[in-house]
Amino acid sequence: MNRRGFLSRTTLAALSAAIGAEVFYGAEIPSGYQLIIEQDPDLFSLYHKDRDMVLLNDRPINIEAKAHLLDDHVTPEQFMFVRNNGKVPGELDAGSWSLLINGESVRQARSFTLEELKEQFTHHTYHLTLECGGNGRSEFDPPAKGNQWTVGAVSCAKWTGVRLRDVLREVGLKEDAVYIGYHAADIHLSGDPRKEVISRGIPIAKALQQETLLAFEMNGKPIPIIHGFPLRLVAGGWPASVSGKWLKGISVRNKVHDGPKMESPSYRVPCRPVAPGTEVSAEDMCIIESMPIKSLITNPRSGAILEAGKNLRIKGHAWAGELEVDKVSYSIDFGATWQDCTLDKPLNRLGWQQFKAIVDFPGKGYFEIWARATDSRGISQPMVLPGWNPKGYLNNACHRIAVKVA
Ligand SMILES: Nc1nc2c(c(=O)[nH]1)N[C@H]1C(S)=C(S)[C@@H](COP(=O)(O)O)O[C@H]1N2
Ligand SMILES: [Mo]
Repeated sequence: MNRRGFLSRTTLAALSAAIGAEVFYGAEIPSGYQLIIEQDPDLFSLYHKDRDMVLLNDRPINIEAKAHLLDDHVTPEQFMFVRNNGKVPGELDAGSWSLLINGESVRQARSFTLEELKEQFTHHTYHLTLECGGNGRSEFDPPAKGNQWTVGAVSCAKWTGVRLRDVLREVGLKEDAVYIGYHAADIHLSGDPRKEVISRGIPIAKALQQETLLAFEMNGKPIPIIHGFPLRLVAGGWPASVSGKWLKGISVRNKVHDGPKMESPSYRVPCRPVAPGTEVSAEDMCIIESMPIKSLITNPRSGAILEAGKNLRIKGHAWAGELEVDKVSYSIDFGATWQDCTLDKPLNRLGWQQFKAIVDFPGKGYFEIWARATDSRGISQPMVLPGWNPKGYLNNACHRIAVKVA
């Protein structure tokens, strides 16, 4: 029996890529042997996450950031939250990767290799805010099942790729195209290869926006494994669940896409407000589209002890889904009075905006800093929890931090 060379070259390459180092004697791994790192993976080092990030679940992997870790204008890999619904695909070979464009509303189904996409279409780069629809879920009462995200399931990285619209136009759409759905290579938790983990989509108008990308780079490098290497759909400003990782296919649909996690109650909220705890029937649930106005104080960190007599600079980000943020204010007197922050323009549409202010604390003691953003339609974040919904989505309540001036 040939005990040696059990791992195929591609498996070995994928393994090495995941570990971030070549398995030096890879060719010597005996048949059936599991590496220590596979049996007891240190998920944080495996996926290059900062030790201060918070693991919410390891099956599937879900990791969130703390507010102060999100201080960078462009979110680096180590502080980017992870939301997986299934298992990371085992075989991730950029060289043989292809994308199939099909569906009833495409003129002629066609497949592109990753290389063809890169060669045949113009590259574009955008800063795109990706927030999980369930960010803030932990605060809802009665509680909603699912990952108990606090505030850290949001990122704004720099994504590079080709426009989905350029590719769709090249392939040709039929008149009746209304939606696209994505298909991905991740593996269902049951291990059943026939089961698709997640296959969500967006209306054709969102698919054809210039910022909607088939991305192959994040922050100037190939997309990290856990964030969708080697190809990802990125549609900023909408619940991040529409930005399919490990992208293998796009179906152009003549109806609202009906893949797994499109059906109620997934990523849907009651079309009209309901009392907390109400059971809502499927026909009264509406698909979440643009994310609501929100902000995050990223500096100082909550719990910081500040020196009295010194003005303090506060800093953070605000974002408003498809819209721009018009204004960010802060309060240090529990909302009695509000002061304006300086607010930057976004680097591009759908990228989050930075705000800053110099806070003058009138004395020593315990203070809270609250931030509240307003979008271009004049809609502000609620001070308290917004509308309860069965799955705990869209909590855009004001971010509050506590500091001591000593
Ligand atoms: N293929 C695939 N794409 C996916 C998911 C997934 O489980 N599988 N999760 C979605 C959800 S719910 C979110 S919030 C984002 C998270 O992206 P990130 O892990 O890169 O931060 O990816 C989306 N795309
Ligand atoms: Mo999500």
